[in-house]
Amino acid sequence: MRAIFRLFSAIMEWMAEPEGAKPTPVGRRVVLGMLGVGVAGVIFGDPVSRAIGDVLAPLTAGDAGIASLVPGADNFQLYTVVSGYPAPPPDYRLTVDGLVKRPLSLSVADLEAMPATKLVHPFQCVTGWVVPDVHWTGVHLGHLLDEAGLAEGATALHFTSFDGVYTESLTIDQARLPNVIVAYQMLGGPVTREHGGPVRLYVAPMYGYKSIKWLSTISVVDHVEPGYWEDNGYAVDAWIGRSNGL
Ligand SMILES: Nc1nc2c(c(=O)[nH]1)N[C@H]1C(S)=C(S)[C@@H](COP(=O)(O)O)O[C@H]1N2
Ligand SMILES: [Mo]
Repeated sequence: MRAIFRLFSAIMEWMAEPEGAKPTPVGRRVVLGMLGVGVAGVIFGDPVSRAIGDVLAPLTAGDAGIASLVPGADNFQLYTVVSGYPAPPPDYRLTVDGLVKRPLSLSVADLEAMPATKLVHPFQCVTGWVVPDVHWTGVHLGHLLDEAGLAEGATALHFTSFDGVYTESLTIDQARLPNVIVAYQMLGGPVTREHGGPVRLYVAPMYGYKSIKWLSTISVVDHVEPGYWEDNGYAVDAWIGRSNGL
């Protein structure tokens, strides 16, 4: 079941990547076919899933799965669910709004002027790839919530991306964990456009899909609204090692 889940995850994320990021000999139609087989495996159980394992064996590199076929220069897989990597608006601002006493509109310089948090932590995608010891700099999400001041009824956060499609969520308690930051530096420099710059979320204790790129708005809301991948079957509480059947 775990293998099936990994396979399914890898395919879903792989399908979401731009065509140009897939220098593999397999076409999208082939993968769609395999996806069908994968669903059959989930429904009909073991014999079929072993067959899928055979089909996929030549395509996967060790435990890391399909995603590892498309290594970025820094060993991250660069993901996007739209075509290409969106360019930040020239007047980029991070907005904190919703159930707050003082809505915020922050430039990158505003974020850089706030108390900085540095983390060195692995980055781990639910499909199996991990980049160890990534250096991050940013502002505690909890600090931004303090600056904005939570209003009555605030229980969760809803994040949007300026890619116009991707969304994420956290509970307020999760957002206040010390290793959850709004990052403006990653890998020793400003967060690049490909990695979601100028500003992305980094949720260290959870799988990579929580770390929304091209962060645009943090809205304080009264309930958790599942994000992009969660609407596609992934766990809302994406704790590394104890969610998503892993
Ligand atoms: N806007 C946006 N954020 C995103 C994604 C995405 O496709 N779009 N992919 C997520 C997933 S599944 C992972 S593993 C990481 C990958 O980060 P990277 O592209 O910097 O390697 O970004 C997360 N944040
Ligand atoms: Mo991921």
